[in-house]
Amino acid sequence: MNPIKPIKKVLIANRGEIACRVIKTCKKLDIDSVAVYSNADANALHVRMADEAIAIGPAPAAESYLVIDKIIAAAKATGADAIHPGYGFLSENAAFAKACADNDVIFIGPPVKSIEAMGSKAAAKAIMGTADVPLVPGYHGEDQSDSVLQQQADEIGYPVLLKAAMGGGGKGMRLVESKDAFQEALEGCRRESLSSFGDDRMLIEKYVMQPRHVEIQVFADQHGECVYLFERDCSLQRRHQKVVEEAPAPGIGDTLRRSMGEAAVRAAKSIGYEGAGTVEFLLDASGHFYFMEMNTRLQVEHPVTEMITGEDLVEWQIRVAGGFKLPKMQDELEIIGHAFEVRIYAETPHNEFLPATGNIAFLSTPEISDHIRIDTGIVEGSDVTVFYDPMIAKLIVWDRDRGRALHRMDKALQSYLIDGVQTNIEFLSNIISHEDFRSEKLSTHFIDDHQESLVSDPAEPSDIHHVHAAIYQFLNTHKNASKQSPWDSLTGWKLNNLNGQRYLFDVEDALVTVDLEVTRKNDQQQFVATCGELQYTAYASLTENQLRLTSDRTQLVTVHQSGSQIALFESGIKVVVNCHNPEVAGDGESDDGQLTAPMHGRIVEVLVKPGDQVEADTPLIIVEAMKMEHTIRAKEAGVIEAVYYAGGDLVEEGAELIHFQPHESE
Ligand code: MV4
Repeated sequence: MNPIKPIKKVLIANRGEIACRVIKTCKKLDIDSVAVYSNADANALHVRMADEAIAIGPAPAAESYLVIDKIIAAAKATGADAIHPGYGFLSENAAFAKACADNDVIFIGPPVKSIEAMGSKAAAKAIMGTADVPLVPGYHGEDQSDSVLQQQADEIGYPVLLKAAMGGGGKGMRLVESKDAFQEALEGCRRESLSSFGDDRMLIEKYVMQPRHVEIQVFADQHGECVYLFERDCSLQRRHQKVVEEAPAPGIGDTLRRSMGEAAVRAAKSIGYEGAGTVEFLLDASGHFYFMEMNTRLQVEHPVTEMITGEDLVEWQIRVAGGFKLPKMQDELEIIGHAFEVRIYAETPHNEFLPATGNIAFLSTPEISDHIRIDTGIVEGSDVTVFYDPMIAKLIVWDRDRGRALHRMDKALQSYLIDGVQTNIEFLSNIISHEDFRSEKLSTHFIDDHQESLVSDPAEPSDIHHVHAAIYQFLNTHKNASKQSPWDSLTGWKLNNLNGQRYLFDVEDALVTVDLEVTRKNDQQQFVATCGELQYTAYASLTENQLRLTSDRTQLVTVHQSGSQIALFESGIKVVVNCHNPEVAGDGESDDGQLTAPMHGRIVEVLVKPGDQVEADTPLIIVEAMKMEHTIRAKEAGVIEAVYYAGGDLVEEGAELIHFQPHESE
């Protein structure tokens, strides 16, 4: 038994949301935190949150976050007395846990021997069987001859599942439906396992139909105590990636909860466990549960357990790793309410869930409260790269009961707005509002079985979306002008300069036209929009990204424009419209860098004055021609030397509008 050694400085050998999550608890406990980061993460949130940060190499994890020597060296260099591995990366790597011990650094996780004991499925099953943890009927013996395996499968009875003894996470599994199919499946599964895990030993299990994935959170200290912090239902997975998790598991009564919890504690004790662990079970329709595997780390979905128990599991980990006793005993733990977690990913559900990358150009999230928690390592402006897992955030909700928590989640997802990369947010909303999910009909097949109704193509813009986008463009263009109340001035702005505006949008190969009539009534701008058959009248105003529209009801639309694309977030869905960019004579800028009128027209607004320093892309002047507005922007950074026209002036095509001096480029 180790003596008590309070941890004063923790290095987090991870990135993204879990690194941020661990740093939060360090701050709470007044423990110094050290971040490590790859070249791709130099500006990442976890680096900014930590007290210190150390660069550990190139973007690919194999050259940074997975290099044991670099992590150990960083801990030594900063004087960290413990390392938190997070999940993934080195978190279940026995060699890493050993390297920590060899270097006198506390590994915030289980002992090396516990990690090793769970490394092989076959060995794990053997240990669990001895500890009286229920196993799926099957074979996990040494004899791997074809004839013995065939005979074992026949005895178990089909369908059986072949599993790689060294496999995990769903890789190297084959379903065998009949005796005839066994030998061929065996060969295939061995080949696959050899190439994936360098080992082709097999185990065989009775195939459990329509199971649920229910896992127990356990915690053990160095003094021989072990408790369970109840269960999570993680049945909703896609390709062995969890999508939605909840706690407690619906439909599990106190008796089953206790017997699963006690089995999980026996499992942990049988391998001399310390720290946070998860024992995964398959739960069949008749309420029998079977050991699947044990994860020797803090899990992605740990927040749902925190929400229903009120405990901070990272705090528990740090205390236990420092030699302290468990903060609570079994009889002090209880479940309060119900929690859900969804994983928001940068991916394209409508295109086979391919991972998406890019810049999070716009991010607006639901407000954090006792009911809503967001664990993320991403802020507006962050990049999602190909180097790491494309998870953007975990959204976690809590309420008194499952129905209320579902309602919270539904609302929260509707106010989680992202532009710049594709996400699975609508897919998650479809799951949350699915009738079978609401009525607790959960199984690991749920997502595959309901694929059709859960995955929808991106919403197509309709006339009303084009109208909203047109109103947005008008208000956005005139937002500076209206502050100066152009309605009252004698020169430049006149009502009839403004009251007819036309906006064009591309829809596939066709053009959609929106005509706006703008009038001012009772100090508000009223819009009469015509788009095809649609006639729409509304008062409208724009505050930052929020368009407020009042017709027969008031509607808030969040808008984000990037180039010619305008994303509209309304009624819980995201719709993207494409502004039509007309080909004009020239592009508003002649060769010598001067800014000229693209066509005969009228100056709507001048946005700069002589002496202004502008960045590339700054809007300088708006010209209206043939009812279309054209914004002329600075091509590069520079200074405005002269402005030759004012709002309301008529200009000829090619007339010089602004004298612009680009900055010397470096
Ligand atoms: C099973 C099973 C049915 N019967 N074992 C998948 C991952 C690996 N940890 C174990 N897995 C399964 N083992 C028997 N005997 C079904 C699965 C399974 C699964 C389990 C949990 C969550 C999602 C799953 C998706 C497909 C298959």
